Amino acid sequence: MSIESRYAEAREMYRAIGVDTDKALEELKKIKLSMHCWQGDDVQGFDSKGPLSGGIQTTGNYPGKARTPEELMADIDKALSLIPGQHKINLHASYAIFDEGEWVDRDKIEPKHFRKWVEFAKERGLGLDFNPTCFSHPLSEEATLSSEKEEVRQFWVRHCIQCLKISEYFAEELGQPCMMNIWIPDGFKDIPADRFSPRNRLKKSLDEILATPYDHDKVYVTVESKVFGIGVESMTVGSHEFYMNYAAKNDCLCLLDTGHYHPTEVVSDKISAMLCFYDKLALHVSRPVRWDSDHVVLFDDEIREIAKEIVRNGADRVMIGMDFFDASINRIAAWAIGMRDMIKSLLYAELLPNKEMAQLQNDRNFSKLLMMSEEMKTMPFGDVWNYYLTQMGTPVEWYNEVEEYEREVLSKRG
Ligand code: RNT
Ligand code: ZN
Repeated sequence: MSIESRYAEAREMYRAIGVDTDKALEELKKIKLSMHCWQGDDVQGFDSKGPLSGGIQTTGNYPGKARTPEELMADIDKALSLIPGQHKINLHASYAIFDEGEWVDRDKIEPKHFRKWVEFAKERGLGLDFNPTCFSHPLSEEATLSSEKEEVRQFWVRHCIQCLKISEYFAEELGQPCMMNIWIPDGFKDIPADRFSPRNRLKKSLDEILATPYDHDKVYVTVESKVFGIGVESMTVGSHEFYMNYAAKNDCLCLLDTGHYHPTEVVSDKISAMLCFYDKLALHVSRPVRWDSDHVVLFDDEIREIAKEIVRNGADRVMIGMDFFDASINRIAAWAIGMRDMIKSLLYAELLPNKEMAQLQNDRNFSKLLMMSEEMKTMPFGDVWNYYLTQMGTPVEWYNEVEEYEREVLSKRG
């Protein structure tokens, strides 16, 4: 049976329970994800050859990682060809592209160092998001925005201010808002003697950064918390409470990374709570596995739960960014799997009889609600997904393309 006729049958089955699949696909098409550039080169960037630091780690040595802007852009193109929809690319400051022989330190980067990325995005109709890179740098080894060394703290404040300018440039050039997310690795391996001063210094640094004039309609500044990192197991300066309070009082937004909470805490439950108090919320979708927060996103229970919350509470209010980096598998496959699974989860959520389910909750008919959410799991969801892919010109069978790209391109990278 063809994909079209399978879809026609699936549409009837969904219609019988009050779900309009055509409308679901229209809604899905509108949702943009921000695809992180850093899966392509294991968070290396182009501004230094040094190791990845800051309590995050890539493990694995899968051949063929991107080594230059050209290679990374080609890989992003390949990945995007396997992902349905029109999306954004999320860059880090460390992905500045310098001219031959040129180099400036992070506190001196300017829009011109990202001109090639803007051209890349423009040609493809993509948006861009941005991140200061407060790690993998000699001055980030101890602490950054919370540093007790005033020159170091100021260096990172200057870096973030330059990043604001670059973000504004992205928004202006591409005619769509740019999200600028601040994450810092600062914290302590063992029990600190003073938790207040570092947090107070971080607050001061953020105040100084945000005092820079920028267009608040064009740049959305977000702050990303984390419960611990490798080497900062006992305390992180930028904790969830710290940033949530900071954002509430200072006209910026929170970014919740799904891998940054205690293992029994779930971001799916936090989304509605945040949206009661903020216009928008940003996410880094990732998959935590024991101590690590950055595995490739899968079509699992928590991702579907997150997708339901996004769809039910207003997809236009949630900025969905991806954040995983696996160096042990083909990086294009990692991107394609994670992005496709996020989109698939959003489709799954769009295809639920959400109004009816909410009504059952209001009626306190929890047995029927439970039955319904279970029955939905075996609806012909895959037929709708495959139809969406063909409608969007994205391959249903995609892995052969990754294998071919690996053979023709990646394996020749030495
Ligand atoms: C680290 C944070 C942060 C980084 C990226 C590279 O724990 O999640 O978002 O992963 O900025
Ligand atoms: Zn993150």
